[in-house]
Amino acid sequence: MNKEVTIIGVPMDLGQTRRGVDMGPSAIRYAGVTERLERLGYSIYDEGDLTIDFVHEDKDAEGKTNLKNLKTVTESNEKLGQKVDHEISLNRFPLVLGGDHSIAIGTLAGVSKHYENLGVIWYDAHGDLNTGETSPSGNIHGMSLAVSLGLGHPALTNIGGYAPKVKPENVVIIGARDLDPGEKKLIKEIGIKVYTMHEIDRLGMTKVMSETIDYLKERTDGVHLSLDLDGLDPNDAPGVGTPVAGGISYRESHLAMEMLSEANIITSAEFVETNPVLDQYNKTAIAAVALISSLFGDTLL
Ligand code: Z70
Ligand code: MN
Ligand code: MN
Ligand code: MN
Repeated sequence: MNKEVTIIGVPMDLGQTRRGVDMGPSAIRYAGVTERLERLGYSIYDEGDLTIDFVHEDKDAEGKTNLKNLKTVTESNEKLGQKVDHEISLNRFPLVLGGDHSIAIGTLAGVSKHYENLGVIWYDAHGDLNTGETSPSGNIHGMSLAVSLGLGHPALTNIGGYAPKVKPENVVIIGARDLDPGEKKLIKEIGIKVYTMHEIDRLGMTKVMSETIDYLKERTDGVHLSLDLDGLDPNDAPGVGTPVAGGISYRESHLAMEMLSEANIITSAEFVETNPVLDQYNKTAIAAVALISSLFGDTLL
């Protein structure tokens, strides 16, 4: 893996409605992410947190939308995309710390222009495949993968000045167990590869990851890992806004990260949805740091 790593914190909490996820980057730093990666021999450039400027929405203005905080989320993601793009130009690995999952829109806007065929691993209890039409909540963190596929509000799909960022056949979702009706329909229509909890139980994480790695290796020239901590079971990662029972265990998640590290396919990553306000003694941020460490090559021996 690239030995130079840029950490970018994104204290965004307006892609959903539980406050506190904006403190995720602090919690993950406090859990020792820099120290852990330095011990593994990486040079860390911690760029601090992106500034999130709240943009007032005029609810009565023309172009009314059910998307909550659309302007703030759009402008923040434009900024994040530029930052990520710049760091990759400096030949550094971008490690983005969220913040809610709406920030994947900006991360992917910055990453994808550097690849012909970017792969994405979406490690999440959710599909984040809603559009304004199918969303039950209006929360943009439930739309970020759809947006990156070019589906949804044009203000979001055009971030970075191009769309789409990813092709459906280059996406693998792992850990899904709470998909909305419109998301299930979309998955079938456009053919995204999904390993729900059923497949993880049935095949085991080893098989799920080896299949994922083989699949992405042969068709992509870079792979972004977008890891939503709510992909993990709430017992292992309680500090998330929307915990869903029956998730991926801490051990299975380590195995997944270790296999990605061995395969050496990951070229950018983000760890999102850590909410220290809802956490137990920073357990979720500590889990995030442990997983980051495995992803970057930490072994038990
Ligand atoms: C639901 C929606 C979601 C994350 C919850 C929930 C989406 N499908 N995403 N937590 N990270 O509102 O669209
Ligand atoms: Mn806040
Ligand atoms: Mn998510
Ligand atoms: Mn989720």
